[in-house]
Amino acid sequence: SSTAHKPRGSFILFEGGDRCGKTTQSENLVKHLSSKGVDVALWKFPDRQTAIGQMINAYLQGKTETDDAAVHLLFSANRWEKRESMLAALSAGQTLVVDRYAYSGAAFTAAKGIPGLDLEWCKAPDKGLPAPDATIYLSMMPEAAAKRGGYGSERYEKEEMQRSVAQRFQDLRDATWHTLDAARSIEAVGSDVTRIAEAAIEACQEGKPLEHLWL
Ligand code: FDM
Repeated sequence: SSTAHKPRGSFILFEGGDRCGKTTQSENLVKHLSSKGVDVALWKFPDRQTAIGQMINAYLQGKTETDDAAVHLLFSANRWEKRESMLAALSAGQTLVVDRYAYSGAAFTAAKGIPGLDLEWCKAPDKGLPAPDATIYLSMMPEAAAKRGGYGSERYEKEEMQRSVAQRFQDLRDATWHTLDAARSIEAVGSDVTRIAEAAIEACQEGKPLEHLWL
């Protein structure tokens, strides 16, 4: 069309288990897109800087014990409190590369197997949040991920939990989902990432509307 309006940015999400290479791939993608002149920013959830994020951080580091349902709602609130600035950035034309989001939220809590906290319950508080245009799921066997220098010391960084999380992620696959074999080299995974991200950005430039999660 001939409108002078700047096209919206694209919401590109990375999901996966711990040590699958999300951080490396998301940082490399941002560098690549910047070098091509794309207005892009890297976001990460949980955002541990906010008041809610600090409560989540203390929980993840084992400094506090918080009820599982309550902490789940904190993770969700940590996304809702960023919603406005997320929408503002996207509509100003900035592409957001995001490291974890609501799929992690649902997968990690549901993986605990607590009666009542099933996948539907876990998804409910995130309904209506901005949905990603592309979700890049970095798939890796927990055994292989653990060999990458071992898991860290935070809560959830255990092989058994990671196996359960991987199963829940499978239940969350949707139309935005791209599964990449993350056991390959950084370069091989990176070239698939670039292709998926550039297609997502192009679709947004051509007017693809922003969607909302799980309605
Ligand atoms: N995590 C992350 C959750 O349990 N729920 C959520 O909503 C999100 C976004 O927090 F174990 C878990 C996943 C991971 C931990 O993530 C911290 P990072 O990527 O290691 O900071």
